[in-house]
Amino acid sequence: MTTPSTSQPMGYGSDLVVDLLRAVGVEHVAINPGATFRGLHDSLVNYGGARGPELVLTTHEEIAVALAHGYAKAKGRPMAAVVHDIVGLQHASMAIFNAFCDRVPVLVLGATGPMDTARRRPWIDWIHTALVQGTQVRDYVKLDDQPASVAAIPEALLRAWRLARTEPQGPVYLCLDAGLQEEALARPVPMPDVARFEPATPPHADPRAIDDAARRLVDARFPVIVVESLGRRPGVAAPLCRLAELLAAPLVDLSVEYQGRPSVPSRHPLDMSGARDEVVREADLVLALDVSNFLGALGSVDRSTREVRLLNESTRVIAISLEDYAARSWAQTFQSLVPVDLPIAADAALALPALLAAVEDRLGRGHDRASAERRARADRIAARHAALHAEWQAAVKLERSSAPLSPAVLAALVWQVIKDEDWVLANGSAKGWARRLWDWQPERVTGGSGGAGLGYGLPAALGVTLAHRNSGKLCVNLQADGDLLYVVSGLYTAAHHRLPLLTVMFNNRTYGNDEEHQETMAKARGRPVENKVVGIRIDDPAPDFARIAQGFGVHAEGPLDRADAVDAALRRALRVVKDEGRPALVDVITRP
Ligand SMILES: Cc1ncc(C[n+]2csc(CCOP(=O)(O)OP(=O)(O)O)c2C)c(N)n1
Repeated sequence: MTTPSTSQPMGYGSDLVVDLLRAVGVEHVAINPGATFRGLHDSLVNYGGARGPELVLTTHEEIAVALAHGYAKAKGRPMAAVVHDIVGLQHASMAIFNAFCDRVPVLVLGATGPMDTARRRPWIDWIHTALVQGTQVRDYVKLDDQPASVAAIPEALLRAWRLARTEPQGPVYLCLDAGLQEEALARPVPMPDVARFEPATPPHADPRAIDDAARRLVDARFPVIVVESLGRRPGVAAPLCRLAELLAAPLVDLSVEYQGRPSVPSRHPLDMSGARDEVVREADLVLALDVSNFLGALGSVDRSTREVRLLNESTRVIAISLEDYAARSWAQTFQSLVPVDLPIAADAALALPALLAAVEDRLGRGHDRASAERRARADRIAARHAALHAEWQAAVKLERSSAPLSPAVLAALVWQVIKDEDWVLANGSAKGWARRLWDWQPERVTGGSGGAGLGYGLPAALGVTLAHRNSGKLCVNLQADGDLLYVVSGLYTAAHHRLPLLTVMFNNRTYGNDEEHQETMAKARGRPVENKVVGIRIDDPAPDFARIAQGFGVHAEGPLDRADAVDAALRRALRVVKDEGRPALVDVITRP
């Protein structure tokens, strides 16, 4: 993209918006164009220009917001997405919901009107203007606002920016009247001192509750630590593993299954994420850190009867999170109400070192009557951990020469190609196989959509790649076909902005998850199981993702279905990404 350089004076309402974005540190703005923000668009191009923020062109508002979602997770700081009036906002809404569930800050800027009917063009300005546009997404943003004058814009933007980043974080929506954007200013509006509008520091845990938690953990017969989104905050893996080691407590990371944020390294000997049922069944005490899905943590679902029950009714629970502060009434994202014996409202990442210190203190004070017992437990867990890993490796070996490839074999092939790189997993998990087979380090993994709304993978991975641009990191996207088809034109953004993302298609030519549901349904009702593919398979004709990607200007190969061909294509794609700084896609057919 060529960005004009400019030294224009602040002349319009939308110039002020650009100055505010720059002042708070927004470096990128993803857009899909629309007349309601033509004022802001002009200001970004001709007033901000080379000084930034940089425009990122997307071909769908869902892509713009999902890209900003991925970026915020990778960068630790939000960017903005600008979406056209009510139609752009409707397209954006799915991605806003995902960011809300994932507790990720995104500054969504919208536009409307003009609200002044005397200034509207016939037809389009009327049919695309809502009375309080923010109501469309109000149930899944932390704040929506619509300033009524240019003078009110700084306060509205600073409040939105602050609330988005205050824990628990989330997206915000700020609607800018087209008339205000285009209003000529008699004089420049003074810039506020943005450093004085920072978010409040996140809350620590009550020290008495931490001490109580430490006592219960040290006294427990078989404590288990369960995490879901703890990895939202950097640097949690080390204290988490240390706590588990002191307590000889198995670690269960739910983040892959429930699209949270990873915090447990898969090769830690106490990692029992692959045997959650076993350890939770045995637990007398569970420490849940940043968990919202308590039934997913402590229960099991009978797939045919759909009956949900706790694995162990007598297990006691300590929970540390800010989830109760994020509760909203519309979508029941708070999930099932499970009994908790010691609930602690705190930022779990801040509570963790305090809890670790309290446990260390107790063990050091001679309260540790059970250290031999603990050592034996740690050995037993480590042996089970090793056995699980051996089983997974054996499964890959057995299937390696089959065609099409299984997700496990493809995950193993990708690992062979990237393992010596400074890799980042920008999206996907190969149905959990990347965690099982790779040296899965949580700080290298960005996590899932949060809201399980499809159309997330590619755009979020592009946001991650944008955040890591010029860092030397290799961003990898393990991409399902169904998910990609919602947002396939994101490949244009990849090519246009030269975002060096390596996408590997796990192309099973079906909506695999739904195929499983239809199979369960057919079996339960005694109906023909072979009909499970009707209205589900994506194979007649099978989309040719390599040609589609090439059409958008992306290096691509495929479809491929044999291990040796895949390995060679992945290595060529890696060269394109690393040496040419361009995106590449390898389309691999996987077993449905
Ligand atoms: C926006 C949206 N529409 C529909 C669904 C329902 N859904 C959940 S999983 C799934 C299939 C996903 O297929 P794909 O992305 O190819 O992954 P696979 O299950 O085949 O690995 C669908 C359609 C959803 N979660 N989100």
